[in-house]
Amino acid sequence: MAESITLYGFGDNDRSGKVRWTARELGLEIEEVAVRPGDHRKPPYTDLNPFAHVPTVKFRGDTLTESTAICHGLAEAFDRPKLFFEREEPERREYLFWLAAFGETLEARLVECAISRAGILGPEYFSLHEQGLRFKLGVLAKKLPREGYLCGERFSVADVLGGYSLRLALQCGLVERAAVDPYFSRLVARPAAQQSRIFASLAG
Ligand SMILES: N[C@@H](CCC(=O)N[C@@H](CS)C(=O)NCC(=O)O)C(=O)O
Repeated sequence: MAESITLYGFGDNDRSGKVRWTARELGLEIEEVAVRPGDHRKPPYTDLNPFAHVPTVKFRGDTLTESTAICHGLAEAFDRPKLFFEREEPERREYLFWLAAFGETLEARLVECAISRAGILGPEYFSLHEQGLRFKLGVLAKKLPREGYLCGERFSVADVLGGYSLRLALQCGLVERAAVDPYFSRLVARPAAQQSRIFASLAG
């Protein structure tokens, strides 16, 4: 029987999507707990996630927070399929580069742009990040592989992060689809990505 995780999130569009997609790639069962916005700022939720953020995961008796760490941590718990790269593997440096580039340099700014576009934050948040993001996305788009995935033939957590950031960038009009394809379309076509609905907001 497949192992399971308990995943606390707001819905399809927040960073819990990265975890949902990773868990589906690993063949894990997901017990979803819908957190009502507002409830994430008070106990009992803040007992699980003191930063008052989603996602949070319960797995094998541990409580995990920080979406990128959760995805990599889940990947490390399994070898088949292997969604990360070990110290000894030549792709490891590239793997760490992409985790940092998407997870640190781009993701938080892209999320602010997306929620600014949705009217939850003021337009000044979008303006603050727009120029820098367009420039960095242009640089990264040129590094996207014509074939395979970010670190070669093996799909990894780096691609989950890439997919999430690129979706936000496309949604906000900060990069053209042609600049990120065919790589991005390969991500969208993955059954686990479709099951996790991570790209559903781009449909149509
Ligand atoms: N670095 C954290 C960021 C988490 C985060 O900011 N999550 C957003 C949703 S995607 C959230 O909880 N927002 C509600 C708030 O900040 O009040 C992670 O990757 O888990």
